[in-house]
Amino acid sequence: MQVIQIAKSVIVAAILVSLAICLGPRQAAQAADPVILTIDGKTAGGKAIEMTRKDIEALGPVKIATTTPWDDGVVTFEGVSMKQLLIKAGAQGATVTATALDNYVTEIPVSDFDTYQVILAVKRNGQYMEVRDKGPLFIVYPYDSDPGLKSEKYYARSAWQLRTLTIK
Ligand SMILES: Nc1nc2c(c(=O)[nH]1)N[C@H]1C(S)=C(S)[C@@H](COP(=O)(O)O)O[C@H]1N2
Ligand SMILES: [Mo]
Repeated sequence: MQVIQIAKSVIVAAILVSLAICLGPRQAAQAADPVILTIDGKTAGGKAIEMTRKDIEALGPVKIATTTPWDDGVVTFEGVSMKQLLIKAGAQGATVTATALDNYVTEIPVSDFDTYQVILAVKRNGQYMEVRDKGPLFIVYPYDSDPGLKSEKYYARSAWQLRTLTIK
């Protein structure tokens, strides 16, 4: 009888230790590098893709220097190409709906990403952007590269504090 009790205790202990090993580092990793972007809608296989900043940055850095309506003088933005990001997501649609942390919603034609070097910026002037300074993700157009980009139409597509891209 006692042997069975001891065996049961050992099994319970083993399960608890396994759970601690499985969940501990995962939760720690989650806190250190949380999901900051969800790409859903018409993605590859229709699956929602959840990305951390590391996942996003793995697409390779793209840098632009431009003036914006929100900054003084020329600023640099560093991030990844919106075109590459949508290729990575297997995007099938012609329009992307961008939704921000403040629930701002804007529709962007996917063709913009072929026409202009639009980036999903993570850094401004070499610094990661905090939520309070329009981060952590900001859709930025190279406004100085084309006079047409310096307009309300493209400013309105420039979602800061981006949280979700929905492919339609
Ligand atoms: N997250 C977020 N992004 C946003 C907005 C917003 O309210 N929230 N406003 C948009 C609009 S309508 C425009 S024209 C530009 C410029 O906004 P501003 O004039 O308020 O600076 O940012 C765009 N990006
Ligand atoms: Mo606007």
